[in-house]
Amino acid sequence: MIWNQHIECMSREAMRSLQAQRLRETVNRIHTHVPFYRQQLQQAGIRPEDIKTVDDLQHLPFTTKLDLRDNYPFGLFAAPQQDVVRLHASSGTTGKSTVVGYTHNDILMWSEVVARSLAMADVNRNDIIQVAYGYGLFTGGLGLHYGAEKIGASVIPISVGNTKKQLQLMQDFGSTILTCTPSYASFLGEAIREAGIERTRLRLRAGIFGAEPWTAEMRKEIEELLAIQAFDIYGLSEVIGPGVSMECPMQNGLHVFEDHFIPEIIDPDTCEVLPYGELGELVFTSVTKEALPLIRYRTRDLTRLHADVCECGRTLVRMEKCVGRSDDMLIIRGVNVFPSQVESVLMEMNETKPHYLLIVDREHNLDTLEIQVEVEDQFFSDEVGELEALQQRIHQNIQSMLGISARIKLVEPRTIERSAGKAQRVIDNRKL
Ligand code: DLL
Repeated sequence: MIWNQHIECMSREAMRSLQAQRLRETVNRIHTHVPFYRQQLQQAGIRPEDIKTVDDLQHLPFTTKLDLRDNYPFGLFAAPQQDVVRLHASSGTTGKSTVVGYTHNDILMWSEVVARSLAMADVNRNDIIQVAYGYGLFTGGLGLHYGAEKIGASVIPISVGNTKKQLQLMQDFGSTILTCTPSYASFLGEAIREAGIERTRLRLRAGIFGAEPWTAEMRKEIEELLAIQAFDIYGLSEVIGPGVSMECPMQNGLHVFEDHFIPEIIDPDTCEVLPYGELGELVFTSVTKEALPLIRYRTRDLTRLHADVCECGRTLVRMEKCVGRSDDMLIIRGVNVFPSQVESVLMEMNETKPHYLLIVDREHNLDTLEIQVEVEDQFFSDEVGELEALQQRIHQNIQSMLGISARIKLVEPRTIERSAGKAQRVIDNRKL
């Protein structure tokens, strides 16, 4: 189902013109209300009236997480405190958290984009949606909550954790939709299996997962474990929260709600804008936000954009699943390594579970990589030879995928610490 046919299927021309009009309004807004941006524009020699079309975006300066931190907590707000009805803070995946604010209109817009997202998974008034994202400063819980209510689904605001209760309510209330991080979804799937809950006692049909990178292989695993269709939802607090983009049933990329958030892809080193189809860093300009409009915000997420019309009928630009972040990319012995690549290798092997930890260290000036992987219980009762053979196979597969050699440590199920929120996949002990 398409929630907002008019916007989601708009011609590219009409979209560009809507974006241009909103961009002009936003540039005026920040110039008038945010001293930081006024100064930035002045330094770049740009007057608000110089920005006429979307092509003029490239003349505007970038905004980074550091700018938000330097102006902590409310320095970049473009609305007076009396008009701010909600505050959230980013989860601080990479350090100190950043504060974001919303006016009443911002909350309405957010609910709209989340409603559009949920409609892509065909969520409707007949659904019962279990929101197992954290409620609180994190945008996941309340973001999904408001969008689901707008659609008219019945919301279970259970928040994250308390797995026993999650499973109980899932059965008792007959949840049809689960939304949480993919790592928690896989954890819940395992818990269902371990508790011996018959799949027929569950009514789950779809899952909406995001807030951290996950691979196609992990999707398959979750879909099998929970017997559902799994959708990817993307977002970040600085831009709005969940609902910046979402996968449609074609599952060939995430449609960006570009009437509110204009995406660009840049080369993270040169900051040059890259054409559609090229891999680079995703940058967003929010063009309808009142409390915290951000100009060319550098997400650090790496992906590609595609502008061809999707088979679902939507004309909105699609972004590929994120392959990682330019700043969580590990450089090990000069080789760029993304945790998601390791995950792909592990998930392709039947014997391993989707729980792993990368430990990077430095011994005698040489980087070392240890990968701890959980394997099926049976391997520990089998002959030692089998365990060694598996270790060897993983080692070889990692070597051919990443081009570096890693120490593989096989561990028993449940050894690696579980997180109900974003999974921690890397411990980097090098003091770089
Ligand atoms: O994670 C918002 C969110 C909540 C998105 C619930 C989806 C569902 P932050 O805590 O500010 O906001 O973290 C944003 O998380 O820049 C990405 O690096 C990562 N991220 C979010 N969604 C995805 C996804 C929320 N679907 C940061 N795939 C972003 C990969 C994701 N990475």
